[in-house]
Amino acid sequence: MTADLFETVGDARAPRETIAEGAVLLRGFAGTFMAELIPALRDIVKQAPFRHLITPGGHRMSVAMTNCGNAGWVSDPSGYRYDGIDPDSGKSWPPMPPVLCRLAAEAAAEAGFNGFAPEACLINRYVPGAKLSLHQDKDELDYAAPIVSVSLGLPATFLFGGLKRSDTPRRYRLEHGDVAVWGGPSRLFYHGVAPLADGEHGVLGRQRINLTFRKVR
Ligand code: MD3
Ligand code: FE
Repeated sequence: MTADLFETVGDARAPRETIAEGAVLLRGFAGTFMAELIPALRDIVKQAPFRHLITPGGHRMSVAMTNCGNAGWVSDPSGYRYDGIDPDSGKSWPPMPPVLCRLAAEAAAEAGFNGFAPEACLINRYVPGAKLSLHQDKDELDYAAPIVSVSLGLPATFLFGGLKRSDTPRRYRLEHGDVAVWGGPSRLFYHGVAPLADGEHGVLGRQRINLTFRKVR
């Protein structure tokens, strides 16, 4: 049988595709969580609205962000860091809803990372034209823990490079409900998102939302 590229595990509709050592794509994995996930996100965004961070270099990011969980990713002139307090409200970030935590832990386990307990969920919002330049995620203390990402809304072209910025990125289309787990050697690979193409998504309208679950301490 030809089960190498699309080995079926757990949810029979979620093929597991390994795209690098430690990096696994679970297409459609969030599908069964969606009915609970979308209202939970709307609730978070009411408490901690999306905002455009200014990079330490003084540039306004085209992607808007917010967070939930015990820590959130923030930026100010001194640099990037994780902080338990939302600088816009002065209050704690909204707690991570159990459905988000479950989705992240189940996806991580599916990719071979058992016991994943995220402290932070960074929520990125892309409107048409918004992009994320190639970067590494290096503000977390524990690179042994994976990052779990969930794509929602409009499809995006994800750029996946290597350990060096100069490594030519491969392109992957990420769609509503796709989940990816980034661990092992791929944890420090350069990655980014190409400018979002215009469109209208049945559930989320003219935007893409991406969740990244992280262990940050
Ligand atoms: C590969 N977000 O928030 S998610 C980010 O679609 C970020 O919003 C993108 O990169 C987005 O930092 C990509 C996929 C992803 C997340 C983290 C990774 C891929 C990764 C860490 C290491 C390698
Ligand atoms: Fe990243």
